[in-house]
Amino acid sequence: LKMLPPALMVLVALLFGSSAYAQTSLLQNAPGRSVLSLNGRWNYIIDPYENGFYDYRREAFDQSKSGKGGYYDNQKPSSTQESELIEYDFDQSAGMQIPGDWNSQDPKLLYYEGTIWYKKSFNLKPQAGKRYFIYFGAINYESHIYLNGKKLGMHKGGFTPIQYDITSQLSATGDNFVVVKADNTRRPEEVPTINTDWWNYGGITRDVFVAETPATFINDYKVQLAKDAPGTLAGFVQLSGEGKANQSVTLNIAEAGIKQTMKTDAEGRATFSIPAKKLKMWSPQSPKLYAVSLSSGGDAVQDKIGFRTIQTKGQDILLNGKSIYMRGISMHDENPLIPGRARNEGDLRMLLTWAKELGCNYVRLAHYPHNETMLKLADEMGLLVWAEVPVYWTIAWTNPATYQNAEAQLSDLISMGKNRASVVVWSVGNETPLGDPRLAFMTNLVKKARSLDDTRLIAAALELHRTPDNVVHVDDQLGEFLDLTSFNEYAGWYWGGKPSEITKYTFDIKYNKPVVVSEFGGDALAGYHGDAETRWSEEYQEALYQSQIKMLSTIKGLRGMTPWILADFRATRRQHPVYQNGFNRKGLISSTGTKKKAYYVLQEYYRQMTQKYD
Ligand code: GCB
Repeated sequence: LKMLPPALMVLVALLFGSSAYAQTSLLQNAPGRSVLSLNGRWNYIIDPYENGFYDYRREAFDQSKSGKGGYYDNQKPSSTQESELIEYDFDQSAGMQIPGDWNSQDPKLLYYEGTIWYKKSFNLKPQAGKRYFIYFGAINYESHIYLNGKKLGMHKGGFTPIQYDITSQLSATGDNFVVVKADNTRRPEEVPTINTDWWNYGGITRDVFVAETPATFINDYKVQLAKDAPGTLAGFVQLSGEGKANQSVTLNIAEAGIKQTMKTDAEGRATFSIPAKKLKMWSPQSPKLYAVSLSSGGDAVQDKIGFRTIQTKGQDILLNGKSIYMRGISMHDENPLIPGRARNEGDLRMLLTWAKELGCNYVRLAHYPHNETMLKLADEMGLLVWAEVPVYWTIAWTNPATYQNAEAQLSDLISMGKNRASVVVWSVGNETPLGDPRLAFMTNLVKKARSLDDTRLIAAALELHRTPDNVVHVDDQLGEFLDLTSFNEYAGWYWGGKPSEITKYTFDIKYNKPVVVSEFGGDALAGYHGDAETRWSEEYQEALYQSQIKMLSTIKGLRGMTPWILADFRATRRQHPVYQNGFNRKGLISSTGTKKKAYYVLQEYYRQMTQKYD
């Protein structure tokens, strides 16, 4: 297999890939359905030897044989056989809050990488004529999920939703239990790979619920403006279930006076293109959302959707036809005050409020898909979004399963975000090292993204290189396939000398496209003071931001930036015992929530850009 050219490898992947990535299409707007929340306390068992999965000969407990032992059975000693040997007990094990990473909830789990088993019992009596889907917003990284002792499936990828139809598996009495094996072991061929610059938070990190639908239901929909066409609503509604063919579906946007009924085809799909001349456009200054309702037979879904166009023209980015400057900031899906993964709407709102205070109209949700709630909040608060998949650094470019995994994560991200006006950029990866296999892998992802959604811009953080004449060259071949030219540029931190020295650099950019710098920055420990040449001090970071802004302003096509990063975040690689202590300190806001000096430099620059463009 190693001998095949990369493009062929990808083909092989598509034909023979493992089923871990193929899930039935995700329920659109799943949290907006009728749901039974399974959030709250789950019992857990730490299992570094995977004792609940393999016997002492390292053979998996097999559900097809009668052999007991797998923790998913949630066994109890029977009252008639008190001599029975069972060496685990979920109900007497400790509890943990879900959603929530395990690292921040138990000191002995801070660095843990391996398997943890979770169990939750719940009461749900299935009703005739209904369907039920169990839905996990995200589990990092590999999960095996069981309901009432039966396996539902295995999933890889720590940041995208997982969903199974459990209609026929629910117990008639209403007593059910779900068991999850979550394993965050890093592996070279996974996405991301073993090396990243963020914390490998494990466990069930986002909401869990059971969604109920009628037997025939609205599975998916897209209601957006057609590509570059402000006067036309375009999209589709997809029904699932036995009665899906030849059904009436109604789209209603009462406030805009739009009501259209259509018929589904044999596949249960109705596509539409509707004139919509009078819609008020969504923008960061005026994030107008319309109540949109879709109904068909016994099913109805409500959403709040904004409408806008996004396109590029030469070096301009046009939002609703008007040139904009993207005043951005990068962020992780982490609440630095815990510190741990953001758990709920409150955590997410805090992060976006910080970005708004900074003067942003744009956020880069690095380096993996963030919570669906985050995208909805960005819609509501008026922030443009760059959304990304964890194709980061040294991915196993020639491994077909790795490609398939990356593509599945990209598809699920696009499925989850496609109705959000805020999302204007899909990013297919970050700082991936040059080479032919990488170019083939990345361009395939670009093609995939375009095939799934032709209405948004496609980007990636490109590589750059320098020549002795102090020129920074951006000519990474991947740039040809993208809509924006973006790169991470660490002058004044990793190269280029002190902050005062970097303004000597100029840029030679091969592409006539808008330049949106995806990163620059440097670490500062909040409260540590020195002068502009004292590394780790707030003054150094402040000077670095001043020089960076000066230097980047010489780029003719500069149309935005997302400096690295809104807040300090946990990163295992960051080991300086005084200044870092397990944190990447490039935040403009510290891990206790205080604003560093550089915050105000960027805020002032964004004030000027607002005056210039808005
Ligand atoms: C980068 C990476 C980001 C790191 C950052 C750093 O280029 O994209 O994930 O955290 O640099 O601090 O070095």
